[in-house]
Amino acid sequence: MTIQHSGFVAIIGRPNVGKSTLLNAILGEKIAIVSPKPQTTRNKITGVYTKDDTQLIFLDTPGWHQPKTKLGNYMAKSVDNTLTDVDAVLFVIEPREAPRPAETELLGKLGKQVPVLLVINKIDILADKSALMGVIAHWSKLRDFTAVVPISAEKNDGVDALLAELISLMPEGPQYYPDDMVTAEPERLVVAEIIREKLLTLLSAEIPHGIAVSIERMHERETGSLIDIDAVIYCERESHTGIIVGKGGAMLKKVGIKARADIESLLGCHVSLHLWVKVKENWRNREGILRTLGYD
Ligand code: GDP
Ligand code: MG
Ligand code: K
Repeated sequence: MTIQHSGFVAIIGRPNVGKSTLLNAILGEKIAIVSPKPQTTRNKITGVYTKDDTQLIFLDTPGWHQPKTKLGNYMAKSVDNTLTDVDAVLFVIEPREAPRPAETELLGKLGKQVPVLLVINKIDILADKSALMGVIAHWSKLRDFTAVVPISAEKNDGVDALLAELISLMPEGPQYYPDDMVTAEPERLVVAEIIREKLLTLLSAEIPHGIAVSIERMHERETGSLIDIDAVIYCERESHTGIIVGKGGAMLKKVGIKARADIESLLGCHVSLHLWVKVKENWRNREGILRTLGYD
């Protein structure tokens, strides 16, 4: 079916209200990092939802907070950047929270013309559902919301109704991304670049150009304190693998230690990094592989 409607949707809200969980529920697979501690979402993750004649492109912004690092700075900026030029905003709150100054301020910053949906998440924690009326009355004083949608992202309750509401709001527009694309995970590309950079600096001159790094897995453990990363280093010749691995694995170990330090400071948590080396002859000339590796 040809895409006739499309638009960009920003998901905003305080840390821990369930923005990533909601995005995952919409897309039906785990792409954003969800955890009980605030600020786990370090990058603006673009989720793409394509159904029938509509394509929605989601921007999962980090919560606003005082930036402590370069990355934090970027995140704070991305909240503002995301709010201009979107077709709809999902303003996610928890039912037990009255508006905080930061939220009031942010709502004030949103243009009058952009549709803002008040998404009341975590309604499963409400023992008494009639409490919702009070929450809605309270928040509605701050803005004329296009719709108010109570949901439980975790229990996948009300998410379909929210999607239907969103789809009805999308303007006419083209297909921006292929049908099968769920996300462009910028975080993975940055991690791959860090590993490649260490290889470039530690290895002798002629090999590095024949090297590509692919992140096969990035998974946050349930405890939220550690991220496992599996990465494959592709080289062009069998003879190169020995050089990359080094005597007794010494070179690969060095690359791993240096890369891990950078990745940990980028992500702000502990990382368990696993590196493999594989040969892929002529990978540079093969379009399909390049695409898989994120180089197109
Ligand atoms: P974010 O910081 O806004 O992206 O929030 P997350 O999606 O990372 O979720 C923060 C915490 O809230 C996690 O522990 C989630 O499991 C939890 N959570 C998210 N949605 C719901 C929900 O609908 N109900 C309940 N009870 N917990 C939720
Ligand atoms: Mg998040
Ligand atoms: K979180």
